[in-house]
Amino acid sequence: MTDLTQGEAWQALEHHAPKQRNRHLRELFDADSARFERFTFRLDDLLVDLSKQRITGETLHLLRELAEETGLGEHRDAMFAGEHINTTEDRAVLHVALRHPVDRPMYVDGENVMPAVAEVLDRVAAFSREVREGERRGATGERLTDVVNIGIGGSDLGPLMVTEALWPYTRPELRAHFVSNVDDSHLARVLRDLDPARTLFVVASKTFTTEETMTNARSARAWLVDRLGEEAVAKHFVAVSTNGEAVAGFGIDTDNMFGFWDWVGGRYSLWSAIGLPIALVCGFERFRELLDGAHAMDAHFRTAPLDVNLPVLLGLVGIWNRNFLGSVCHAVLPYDQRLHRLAAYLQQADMESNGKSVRRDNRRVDYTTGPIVWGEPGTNAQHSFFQMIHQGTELIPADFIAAAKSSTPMGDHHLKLLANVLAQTEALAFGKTPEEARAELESQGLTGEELEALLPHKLFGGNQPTTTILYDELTPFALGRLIALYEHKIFVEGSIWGLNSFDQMGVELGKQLAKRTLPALASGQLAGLPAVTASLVEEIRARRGD
Ligand code: G6Q
Repeated sequence: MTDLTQGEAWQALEHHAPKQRNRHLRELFDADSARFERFTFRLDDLLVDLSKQRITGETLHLLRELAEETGLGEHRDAMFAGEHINTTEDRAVLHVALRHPVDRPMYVDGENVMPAVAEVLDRVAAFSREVREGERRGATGERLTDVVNIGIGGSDLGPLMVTEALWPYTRPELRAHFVSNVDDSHLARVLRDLDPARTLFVVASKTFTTEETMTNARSARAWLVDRLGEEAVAKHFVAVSTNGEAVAGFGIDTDNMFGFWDWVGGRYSLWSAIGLPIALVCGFERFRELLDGAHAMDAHFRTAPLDVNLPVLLGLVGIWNRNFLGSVCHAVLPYDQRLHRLAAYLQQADMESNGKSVRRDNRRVDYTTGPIVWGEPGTNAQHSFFQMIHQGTELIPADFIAAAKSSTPMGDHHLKLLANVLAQTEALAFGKTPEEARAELESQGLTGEELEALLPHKLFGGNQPTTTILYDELTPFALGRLIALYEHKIFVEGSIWGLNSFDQMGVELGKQLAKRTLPALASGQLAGLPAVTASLVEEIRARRGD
């Protein structure tokens, strides 16, 4: 057994859990008329309602003890102090510095990193202003109207999710596009509708060696050179990277490169120059507001007592659902079309961070770790997979995320959206009892065998735990705060599970094998391949006529 499962708090939770597993949310609400107030926590206009989680005051108390026993506070402070908490890669984890006020120092290895952060932000501000105001134009003197971000994973999902979420802050004459997949149809689809003279490519890659990104960047470059000539590259390509040498090698002048640092993990990098497309299409002021929102959450996470600390509470409830109630997944359900890529973004943030089975102390875990994260915006999701949440056999904890006000109000759309948030979380909590279902069927005129046959299908078990996250409006500030809330929630869970949430060694094996398989596909040379792969290589080559 590990120290975690042997610890007093874990043991106490193991003892407490069976009792809770048999309690229904109906019962918990019946027993406590102040349950909403008791389990609702706030930071300014941000409200986190945990009342529909299957917890009691005792559950939260024991979970807090678990956080204390596992040294969560110390681990958090070590992150903010720039210590090398990414132990396997021996790196600091300091994305919080990227949104820190630039005049207040933060240190990595004894060096104040804020002047360098400020310098890059100033360059992002200047560059985005020049493009937006038409001072920086394409090689033929045309205004730049389309920004194509070429990147993948952490160099794609963040800016993509944010530019989609902040579309009301963009203008139609400056559009962002994202190309990530090495599948040629991704780049082809985007390029088809673009005018090279008006297109700016941002090649975003921390390492500047990622196969997908470099392949797409080379093809995009060839497309541009074909149409506007070699000398156009300087006006149409910029890079965001930590690898100046590789950027220069690709043919992008390092004057057109925006840097960041090894203490910024890919999936935590949207706050760095990786956010350049955000600043370009929304304006730097909006980007700064996004950073300020994230900083507000950082300050809260760093200083608020554990029992009112929003990311801590979300993380503890996540652990409760996963380890003590036995859920395997976590649904992210923004009732906000603008957040339609949030689940995809959080899939990476959460699953790449905490999808691990070896601890920081190099031992295997003897408990479950990160859940499967998935989701879609509501109300669309209600018309697809909600059936399973209501009547399936899995415990599916879910976050419902909503703004009280729309930024693009139109008739009563937003009230209808909100009515669905309230209705669904209520239905998931309380379900529909046999008595209620029976009365309903009777009122429809059903009786006897017909009623009895239909009755079981009309029941809703309820007791599905949900968290409601509500704020005034999805401004850049509110979005930054929301993303940072999730980042720190992931930190809390990873910290308690004893994981290093900041490496991603599990993505390496597939990359290595793809490197080895490519020449086999190209040449038919099958030596060294397992028989099953060799058979498929032959099959594919035959179909392609190779
Ligand atoms: C994120 C991961 C990963 C990374 C991509 C792209 O934390 O490290 O998603 O962002 O593999 O890497 P590059 O930015 O180096 O191209």
